[in-house]
This record gives sequence, structure tokens and C-alpha cells, in this order.
Amino acid sequence: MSGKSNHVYDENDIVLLKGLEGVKKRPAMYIGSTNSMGLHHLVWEIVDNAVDEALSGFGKNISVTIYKDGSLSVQDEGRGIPTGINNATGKSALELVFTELHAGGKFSDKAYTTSAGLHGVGASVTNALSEWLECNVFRDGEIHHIKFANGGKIIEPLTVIGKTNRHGTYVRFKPDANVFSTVEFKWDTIYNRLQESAFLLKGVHYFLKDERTGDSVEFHYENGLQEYVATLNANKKSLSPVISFEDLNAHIKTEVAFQYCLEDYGETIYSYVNNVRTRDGGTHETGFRMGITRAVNDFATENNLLKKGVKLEGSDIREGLTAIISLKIPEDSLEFEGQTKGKLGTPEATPLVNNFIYTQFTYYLNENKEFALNLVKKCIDAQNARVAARKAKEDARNTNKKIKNEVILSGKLTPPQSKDYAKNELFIVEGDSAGGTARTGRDRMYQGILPLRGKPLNTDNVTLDRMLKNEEFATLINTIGAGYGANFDPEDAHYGKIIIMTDADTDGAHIQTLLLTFFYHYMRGLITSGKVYIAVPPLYRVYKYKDKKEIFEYAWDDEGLEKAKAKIGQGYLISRYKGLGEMSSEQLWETTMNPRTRLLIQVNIDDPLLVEYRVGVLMGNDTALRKKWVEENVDFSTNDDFMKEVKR
Ligand code: TTJ
Repeated sequence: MSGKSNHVYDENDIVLLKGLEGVKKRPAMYIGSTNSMGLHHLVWEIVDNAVDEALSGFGKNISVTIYKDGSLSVQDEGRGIPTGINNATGKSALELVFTELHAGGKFSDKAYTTSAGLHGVGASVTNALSEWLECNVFRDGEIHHIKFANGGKIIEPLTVIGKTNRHGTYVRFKPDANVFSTVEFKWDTIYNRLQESAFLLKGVHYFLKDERTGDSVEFHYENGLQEYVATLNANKKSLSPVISFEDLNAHIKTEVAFQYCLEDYGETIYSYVNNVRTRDGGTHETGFRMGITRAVNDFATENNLLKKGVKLEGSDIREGLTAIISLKIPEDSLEFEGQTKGKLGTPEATPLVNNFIYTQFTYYLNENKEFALNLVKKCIDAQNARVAARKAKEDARNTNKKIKNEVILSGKLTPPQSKDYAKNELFIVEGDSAGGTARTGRDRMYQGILPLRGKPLNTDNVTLDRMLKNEEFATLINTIGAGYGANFDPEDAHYGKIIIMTDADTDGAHIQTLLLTFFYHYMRGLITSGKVYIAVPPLYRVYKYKDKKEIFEYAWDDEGLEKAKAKIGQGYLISRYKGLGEMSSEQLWETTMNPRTRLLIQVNIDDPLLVEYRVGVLMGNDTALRKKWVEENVDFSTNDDFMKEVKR
């Protein structure tokens, strides 16, 4: 390795970058990004501390307040951050919590921690990226106060400012506008996160207040996970009530709640460890799946409901299942895996959850025979559909073998030449005419085009049968080639990116919504594995003729428009694109399809409650509500938390 561009970090750099300076220099390394998501990360770092304290059994109320001056506070009623001087450093523990990376844990005697190995980087990161941060600790009869400014410099040293008979911690901070692309806290984002936390920590009261609008809300769930599942399924038809089991006396505490729904063909399983989402599942989810499968199979066999020698597959048993799994694991048994540490590795969680669910659910099935029989019938239906689908696929393959050269499954699809599936991209294009333009402009090697005629079917409230009869979606399932529903496997997808390309208007946004609804219901793994994108065409072209030659710039939003005008200079002309159809194939390629110049938004569904809300209510039958949402939220120029902006 040579040259400065390939600089390798050595211990000197590490020393230099340690502490808050490092955070300020590379904020994204600590909080993921400096957009709206990163901004809210600052909030979670503080809230998690209060939640940890409640999780350890100290404090039943947690309050979050958004202020008019752009700051936010979190208050708990825990023991209070220790204020005594730490011998080794000569500084107070309180100061260290806000100035040293990861200092939090050193002063705690917590049995469970939300941050171990996961995203938690500590309250000091919030301090580093704030214009100011102040903390009041109510402890030992006194109110202790400290204040920092400009990313962690003490401006008001730790002092006692009064007496109190309360205990707890109050932190208020104002994010640094020079760091973030937006410093506006979002009510919905904080609302959902606190509600999720309240479901997981039953008995704790969460208060959220927004002084900008006067809105306020309280979350408090005595039945925790049961109410979580009920909320996720609020708009669905159910086959059973929410079933829940818990074992809170073992070394590892287990809680699960689940419910079966009709007319729902996917599975929705969210798992948590110590109140933190395990996005990529892990040993506890494996145990849960095994336990459910075993219980239903054994029940069906014992009651002679299956043909001899036939067993139900796991996916047959999980169609329409919504489940929340929450484990509390002490720090000494905690293992995480994967690049983002979002997967539980603790080996004993598998047999533990497996046996627990098996025993409890077997008992439940025998006590609730009518439900059990309905459930087995539903599973057998799923099994039959799976077998029929496999047969149809094999038949199609055999037919294709016979008629060589005729492997194109749809007349409308223009496939790419490459068979390198990971590199291939499928553009789903609004309208035949834009489809034609895209076909001419595309990279023939890696880009395939599937034009859509009119609006796709709304799959929110239709039966599987009806969806499969829909020509558009049947084509899409064939084209993607990875199955659908509980059988869908994103690894089999014939495309590494599925890109929805519509006009930048409300109709286009509606089409996006309908396609996302379909993917959400039948190919959820496509979204969760990050393969679904929305192409963002430019809104303007600014141009003029100079020395008989045309010079031009594209703009994606009003800010970009101003820049483009300045760049082109006096005498510019502007054309505003009303749709993809107004672009030539070259223009469409260079602005929207060329991986080197285009703007894509990656569709991301990280927030379970927000997703159910958006899919269930907004993509459902209430067109007025949907239109309002689309107009308010589908802004082609901002990064919504729902969609992550990426280039390439
Ligand atoms: C640590 O171990 C001794 C008793 O107190 C423990 C502690 O630090 N508790 C604690 C920290 N409760 N609340 C916090 C806290 C709350 C907020 C809102 C923000 C921060 C950084 C910490």
C-alpha cells in the first residue's frame, strides 16, 4: 500500500480520534448518518439510559419533551447518575458519562443492558453533536447541575443548585445544526419509538409532549406484548385472540405474544433482546419457529388430521402469523452476531424458547380445540397451495425446456442479458410509453424493464387467489423468480435491485404505494433485504444556448434549481418535467437510470408500528387519508425515515 489516499489508521490516529473530537469529525461512524435518522439517534442514546434504569426496576415514569427552541429533554425517576468524584480521573461520574465514549456502563451495576454490543454508543455522542446539553440529577436530597456547549465543553461545572426529595435524571439538549441536514424532531418517529418501548416494558408510563404544537400522549401497557400484537393487527381479520406466554423466573426471561390472521400470507416476527430489536433474528427466533412447528405438527398428527407420513412445513404453519418475542438476557450470557450486531448468538436461547413454546402452545391447542382445528385446516390449505405452486413451477420449467429459445415468461418484460442476478436491476416503469423510452435508454447488460399498464391492483384486502389471477403481479412474481408469501426467498431473486420508476406526481406516488403494498404482503424479504428502491427523476432542466451549443443542468428540488440557475447563468430557460414521458431516452438514462448519476431511494421498513400504520391504514381503503399522506409525505426532495436516500 502506498500514498496518502490509502492511509491506514495506526495507534497515533486512534489517540487523536478518541473522545468527542472523533465523534465530531466522523458523526456517521457513531450514529449511522447525519440525516433525520441520525438526528433521532441522539434522542435514543439518551432515552435508552432512562429505559435501562426502568428495566433494572428503578422509576416508573419516563417523560420526553420537544421544545420550541429546537431542544429536547428526557426525564426519568431512577436513582440518578452518580455525582461523586471518580478517583482515577478526578472527575465526576456524571461528567464522564457525557464526555467519554461508552462511559455509561463503567458506573452501573445493571443486570440487563440495552446497549451491550448493539447500537448504543452512549450519551457522550449526543453531547458531542449538540450545540448545548444540560443535565440535572436529583439524588441524595440535592439537585446537581452541569452544562456543556459547543460539542461537549463544560460551560457550567457541576454544582448543587438546590434541595429535593425526589430522585432521577433530567437531560436536555439542542442538536448542532452544523452537523445535521435537518434538526427538526419528528413527532411520529419519537411517538413510535416510545410506544414500542412501552409495549416491551409493561407497567412503565411514557409521556411525550410537543411544545411546538401542544400535542401530548401517554403510553402505558399493563399487558405489554399482547397489546403490541393487537396494535400491529388492528386492521386485520384474526383467526385467534392474541396468545401470550411468559416465563419471568428463569435466568433468561422469555415473553412471547402471537396471533394468526386470515387473508395474510406472510409472517411478521419481531424479536427483541433486553428491549432492543434483533433485526436479523437469531437463536431465539429459531427456537420460536421450531417450537411452533413442533406443537402444531404433533397436535395435527395426534388428532389424525394429516395424511399418513406427511408433515406440515414451518412456512405452512407461519402463514398469517404475527409474533413478538422478547428475551431478557443477563450480560454474561449475551452474544450478538453479524456486522450490525443485530442477530442474537446466545446458543442456549434456541432450546430454551423451543421447549417453552412447544410445552405452552401444545397445552393451549388442547385447551382450545376449535381454534386448533381451524388452525390446522388453515395450515393444510397453505401446504396445498405450496405444493400446487411448486408443481406449476416445475411444469413451466419442463415446458421451457421443450420449447428452447422461449424462456421469456412475459411478453412485456425486457430482460437484461446478464445472468449475474446480484448485479441485475429490474425497473418497474409507469406506463407503456415511458417503458419504451426506458428500454431504449437502458444498460442492456444489467437492466431489465417491466412496464406497468395503469394502476396495479391494491393487494391490501384481496384473497391470494385474486392476487395470483392479476396479470401484472403474476408477471412480477415470475420475473423476480423467488416465489411469494411464506415461501418467498430473497436469495433466489433474479435481480439485486428492484427499482420503481414513476412520474413525480401523486399518481406516481400512488403507484409506488400499491407496489410497495404488494411487496410488503407477498415479498417482504425483498424489502427487508434492502432490494427495493424508488427512482427519483429530476423535476427541472435548466438550459441555454451558448455559442450555438446547448449547456444544461438538472435539478431534483428547489434548492438544486437555484444552484442550476446560478451555474448556467444569465439567460437561462427552465423546463419542468411533468412526467417520465417528457424525457428522451438519453435524458432518462443520464438522470434516472445511470448508476453513476441517478438518485435512488432505498425503501426501508425498520419501524414495525409505522409500517403497519402505513400499510394498513394508508394503503387500505381510506383514499382521502391516503391522498393526504402522499401529499404531505412523499416529497421527492427530502429524506423521510421510511426511505433512505442513496446514490448509485
Ligand atoms: C448507575 O448506577 C448507580 C445508580 O445509577 C445508575 C444510573 O446511572 N442511572 C441512571 C442513568 N438513571 N438514569 C440515567 C440517565 C438518564 C437520562 C435521561 C440520561 C442519561 C445519560 C442517564
